[in-house]
Amino acid sequence: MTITITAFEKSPDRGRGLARDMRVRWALEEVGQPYEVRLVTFKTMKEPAHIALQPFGQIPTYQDGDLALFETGAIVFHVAERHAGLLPSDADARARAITWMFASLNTVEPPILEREATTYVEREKDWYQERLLMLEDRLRVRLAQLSRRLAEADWLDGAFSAGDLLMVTVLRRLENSGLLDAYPNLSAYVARGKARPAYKRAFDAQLAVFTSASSA
Ligand code: GTB
Repeated sequence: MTITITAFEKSPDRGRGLARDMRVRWALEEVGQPYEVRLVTFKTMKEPAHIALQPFGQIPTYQDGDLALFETGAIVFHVAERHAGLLPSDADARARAITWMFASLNTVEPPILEREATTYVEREKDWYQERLLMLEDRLRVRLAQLSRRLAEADWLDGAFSAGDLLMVTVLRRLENSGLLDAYPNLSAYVARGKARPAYKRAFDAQLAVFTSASSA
């Protein structure tokens, strides 16, 4: 049975690989699992058939035979558990890699998303600049902590793992903000992730969806 995931028919990120199907594509490429992509519109994502797969009406979803999953963290974890390549076999190292998966989604991503949401929805408020500075200060604390922890290492804990895959995709949300510039090791870490052949295959596949939709 071929794995099927869902992705935006027309991604609002214009093919920059920031939508969350990129994480799932990258994980599947890392472990060498073929997959198919079912493209959905914003309208079909809110219809009962999609809600049955993703209760919040979002992408991505993951289906493999009778198994249907949602939430990128859970999907990447499932892929990493089922196939070699994303989690170490040593039990303690595996537990630490899983810890980094949670850290990326629960500790690093929230302040990044909070800042981003403010730039979209609160820009016209008279307190916007003050709030943005406060959120960026808070985010810099987190980035500095991560930067110190990574130090000169290539990856968060030994070999590349699902923890790095998620962390790199989380940090990519800051690419156009300039906020990573103060942490050269974090910028280099993101670049290292993006240089992986599996990342490139996943990126090209999602970009092809956007390019073919634009030329249609
Ligand atoms: N926690 C869920 C997960 O990790 O799977 C979050 C899933 C999610 O946020 N999905 C988004 C979605 O379906 C797409 S990825 N949104 C539609 C909706 O909620 O109605 C988030 C995203 C969207 C657009 C950009 N962009 O344009 O740069 C980046 C990321």
